[in-house]
Amino acid sequence: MIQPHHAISQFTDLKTVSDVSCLGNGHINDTYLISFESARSCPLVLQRVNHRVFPDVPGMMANIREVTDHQHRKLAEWERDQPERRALRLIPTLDGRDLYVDGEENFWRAFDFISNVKSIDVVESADQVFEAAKAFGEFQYQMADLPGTLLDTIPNFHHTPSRFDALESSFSQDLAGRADLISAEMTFVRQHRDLAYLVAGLMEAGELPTRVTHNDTKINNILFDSQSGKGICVIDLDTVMTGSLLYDFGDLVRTATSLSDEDEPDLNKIQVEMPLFEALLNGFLTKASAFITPKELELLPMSGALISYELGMRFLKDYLDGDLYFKVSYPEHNLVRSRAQFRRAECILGLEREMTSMVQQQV
Ligand code: ADP
Ligand code: GN1
Ligand code: MG
Repeated sequence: MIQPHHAISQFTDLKTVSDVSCLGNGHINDTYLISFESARSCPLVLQRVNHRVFPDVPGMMANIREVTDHQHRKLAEWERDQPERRALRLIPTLDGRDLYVDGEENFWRAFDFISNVKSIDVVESADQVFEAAKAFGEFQYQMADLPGTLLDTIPNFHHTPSRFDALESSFSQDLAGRADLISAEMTFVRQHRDLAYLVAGLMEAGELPTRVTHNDTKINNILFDSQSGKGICVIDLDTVMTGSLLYDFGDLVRTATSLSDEDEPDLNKIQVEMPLFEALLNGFLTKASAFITPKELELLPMSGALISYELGMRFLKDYLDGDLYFKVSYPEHNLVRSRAQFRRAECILGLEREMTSMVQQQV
């Protein structure tokens, strides 16, 4: 990670800073916690945004400004307690901008740090799953009347057919000379090609609604209150744009119904737990039952398989390209991650009937 001191000085007086440390395990951005001498000053979260991943960072920041302002308006309208802990708040630079671009084309932004929270990479209990799903369901509820339109920060982000084509293209190009090592994974991808087309096809046909969605609802993008354990704040708003409710529910199924790491190398350890799926469904529908359509409900069980399959393809493509997109800790990391996602997709497909009857009991 690069030293952020020059960037810090754009947002606050560097002389008042007592400590700078790294925060979280995100795969894309670099995140720092900035603490101050005075206990009265709220710590800052400073992030260096990955502009190779996000082609229009100023446009993305305009989205985040619009989304967070709207969230705070809704929280005030609904008279929710502690609104400053329930939605992110951007901190502008000392000269009033939401983004600082340094001389080396690094893009920096800052948020208020939300204290007394916990974030997790792997689920610990069904209560956590319920809370996370409830918070993401509420996020969609908040976004239902967002005024204006949002930029697509990454075009075709969850357009699974495009992900399939991109993988095939990387496989043919074989930039890193790794294509020979992934024939089993490519067979899996091709055998499940139908999965890629279902949601995209129904959206294009107008049979599934287009909504403002989060699009990166993995379990570590929620902050839990450390005392009560309640899901307090949805974070990581870089991919908030139009999408399907199924993308958000699906990524929750991927990350919140399994007790193994996202990069678990031992595939026998990867399982999907039905009690966690039940907690997820109940939590999400607490808010989403007010607006979810019958077609969306019907497809909730397969959405987890779809997103796991899609992310498996994305990790596999990055492995083929030579690890250009996701941060990796060792050379086979993206391959291991992709195998784990395909295993999750298989587990979810195997449980689809059980999940469907659980969904049917809800209506
Ligand atoms: P990335 O895009 O790299 O995933 P995130 O925005 O998700 O970055 O932040 C990484 C981690 O930093 C989160 O998982 C969370 O633990 C912590 N974090 C981020 N923003 C805040 C905040 N405003 N208050 C408290 N912790 C935060
Ligand atoms: C990335 O930034 P982070 O770590 O929350 C990725 C998601 C993946 C996720 C897999 C912009 O999310 O799409 O699902 O890794 N974000 C982007 O862990 O590509
Ligand atoms: Mg994150």
